[in-house]
Amino acid sequence: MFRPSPAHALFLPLLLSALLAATSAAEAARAPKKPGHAASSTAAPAPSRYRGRDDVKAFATEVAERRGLDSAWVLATLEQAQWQAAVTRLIMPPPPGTAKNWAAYRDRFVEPSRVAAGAAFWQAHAAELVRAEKAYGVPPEIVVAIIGVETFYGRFVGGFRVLDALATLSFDFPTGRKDRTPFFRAELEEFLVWCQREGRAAASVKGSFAGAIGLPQFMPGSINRHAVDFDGDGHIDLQRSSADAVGSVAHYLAEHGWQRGLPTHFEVKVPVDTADRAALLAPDILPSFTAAQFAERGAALPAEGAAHPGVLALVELQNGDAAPSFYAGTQNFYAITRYNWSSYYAMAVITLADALKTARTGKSGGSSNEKVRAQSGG
Ligand SMILES: [Ca+2]
Repeated sequence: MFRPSPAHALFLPLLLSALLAATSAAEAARAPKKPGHAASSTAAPAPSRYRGRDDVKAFATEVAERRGLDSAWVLATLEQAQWQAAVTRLIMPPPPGTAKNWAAYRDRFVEPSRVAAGAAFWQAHAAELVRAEKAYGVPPEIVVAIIGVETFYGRFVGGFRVLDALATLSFDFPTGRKDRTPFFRAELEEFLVWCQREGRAAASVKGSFAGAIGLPQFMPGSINRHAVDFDGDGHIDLQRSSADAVGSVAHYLAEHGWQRGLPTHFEVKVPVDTADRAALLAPDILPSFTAAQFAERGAALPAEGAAHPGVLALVELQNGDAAPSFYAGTQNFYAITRYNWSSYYAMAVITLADALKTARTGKSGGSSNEKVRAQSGG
């Protein structure tokens, strides 16, 4: 669930980044790290770039003190980290001038193989999905769709050692984009806390180039704050326990404002007046206007949307050179953007969820707005 920026999220969705990570890791594994010296260094690990560095030592001391960890263990763990060139490349923003295209983005995720695999995941974990909906109010198709967009239901969870990824981004964040060193140092701290609590060897945990872990690609801080032990075995394991992954995704959304039974969005006809349109677009994806305020600005909602008691956001999704798509997002649309700060991501999840529900039940909609679809003839 790490996205350096919405633009990054748009052009490097997690599956893609996971694929890149796997590819890069595979390439790294094939390429000798020290050409010409491979034979002589087969037994000894490569020397760590993070051994003997003052900034690493200072970080270890601070973290140990703040979190009540053994400082020798923290330092010894950090000294196992290896700098990863691929991580510094993958964290960079997309090339400038790349046009946003919702239709192309959607088609990457809402396609037959991902729908079929999602229906199988749903069938295999139906009991946990029902239990998660009872506990947190999030319907199964939304949970399955998020895991599907993130990692293709656990197929692509990233091939980097999380310790390497987070150390590289904490102590050697590359120049050329906004510095996120504080963010990654906080995540590295949370990762150390999690490893200590779960008794995991830090160097054995794999994840994305940004340090996201498991089927739902939670960052370590999100694991510590929002993940749940949903199979009751006393551990939070988002890599091997699908139940923990399902429960944690639903719990995360509930903690970020998901409301049981609320549609995610409504269709909307945007105002013709450009000033009215700009006013409704100004708060971006933060729901800020009542249905009456939409109407006052000339935005037309279907009957269900016009009767919606909460606030709405006017969401614009660009389609390259073609006309943009507009939706009226509810609090539940916004909750999905707390998982990944992108309206494109949220709409892809919702569209995949609808396809999954159709595949499972033979009926469309449910998570969003089948009535509106019917009214608009779409
Ligand atoms: Ca568990």
